[in-house]
Amino acid sequence: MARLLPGCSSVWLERLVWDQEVLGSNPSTPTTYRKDGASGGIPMKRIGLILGALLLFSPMAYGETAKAALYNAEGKEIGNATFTDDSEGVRMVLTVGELTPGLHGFHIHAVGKCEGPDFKSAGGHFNPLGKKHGAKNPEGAHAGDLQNLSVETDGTAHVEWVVKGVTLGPGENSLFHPDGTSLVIHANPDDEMTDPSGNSGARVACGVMTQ
Ligand SMILES: [Cu+2]
Ligand SMILES: [Zn+2]
Repeated sequence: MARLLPGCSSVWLERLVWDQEVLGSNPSTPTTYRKDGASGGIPMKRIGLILGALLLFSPMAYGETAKAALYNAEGKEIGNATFTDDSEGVRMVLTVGELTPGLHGFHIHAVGKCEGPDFKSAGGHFNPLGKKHGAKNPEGAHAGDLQNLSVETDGTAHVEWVVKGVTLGPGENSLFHPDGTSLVIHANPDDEMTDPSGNSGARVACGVMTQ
């Protein structure tokens, strides 16, 4: 998993430079070797390749992925979510079942630990900026506040959202901060106002964010 550019760059950079110089893998640019024949300096060609490779691989910082398997209070797996960093935030694709139809409070919580049956171990809402709860709260919202999850009459829900203001990469809004994070679904709808959790009631499903 590409976590930091420096972590992935050494191997891939070397490989790319090697491909370019030895194999001439880019046919539109004939391979040129060091014109001066000197062994000491770094030739311009190589600098250009390294800069090119940095540009090519810099999206890796935004290409992080993560996943979470969701469990209910009985410890049964009832769904899963995948996460991908993109320029606007983190894209989440969630599929879950065996829930009661209707709206459910849905949040990213600040601790990556899901101990049933109450899932209190997941802590409060992910809130790196010290805000209050809810999109309708003038002092809100928590970074981990999501829209209510709308569950179909058959007990399933499928959503594909971009969660803004969080990242899978480094930084204070990282979902991989030292305590980790988890995805929690509540029994009741979130009023998107009442601090700290929108009166959304018991925690009925929980999934730890993992890479
Ligand atoms: Cu919650
Ligand atoms: Zn909240």
